Amino acid sequence: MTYTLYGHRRSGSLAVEMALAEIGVDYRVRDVDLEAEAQRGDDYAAVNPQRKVPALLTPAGETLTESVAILLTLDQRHPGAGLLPKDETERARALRWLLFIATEIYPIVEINDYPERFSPDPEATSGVQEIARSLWRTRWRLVEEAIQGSHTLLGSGFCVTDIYIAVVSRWAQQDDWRPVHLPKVEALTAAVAARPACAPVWARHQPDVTPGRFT
Ligand SMILES: N[C@@H](CCC(=O)N[C@@H](CS)C(=O)NCC(=O)O)C(=O)O
Repeated sequence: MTYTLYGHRRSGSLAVEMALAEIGVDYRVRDVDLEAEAQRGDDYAAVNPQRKVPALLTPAGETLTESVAILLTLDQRHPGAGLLPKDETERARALRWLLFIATEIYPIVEINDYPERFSPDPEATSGVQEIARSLWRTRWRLVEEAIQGSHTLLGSGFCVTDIYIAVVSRWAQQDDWRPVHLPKVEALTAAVAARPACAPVWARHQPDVTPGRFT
């Protein structure tokens, strides 16, 4: 029963990898080197025609894509892992913010990292990035306000949305801004990074952060 995760360091695949670690299943990782644009090649397009990571091959041979669809599928198939709360109200809150980040924040990283895709004018890229980073900050402030626990989104404790917050909040070159304006996000991220299952995965992805895409 082995999953195969297609991903790259510090990318959205880190969220899926930490969820797999929380579940405690066997998995192997296939690196798709985003810095080398490996996601654009035909080999990877055969896995995910959208040419993005993450993608997850299940032990049954299905291919899953879309980070949140993958996380929700894992929760459904491994209900004992505690990825989402059983309590209906808490679960609804966890889903609300998971989907907010997936739909309102995650797409901004493409605009920040690949501004040339969003303007035909090569001289417009810094302006495009500036708008992306401004939207990024406005939307992260909403997540900050929504955090109820001392180091978890929910008052009732850990859920997979915490993992998603920890991973996505590291992007878009906000390392100076974030600690000042998002102290709850920072505390939550430190708690995720210290979880026994997540810690070794986090350490593999985050130790040698260098400037550039996905930073
Ligand atoms: N909606 C997708 C977004 C995936 C995504 O944008 N992945 C980034 C890495 S974090 C990627 O593969 N980017 C490469 C590219 O845009 O060429 C998901 O949630 O899985």
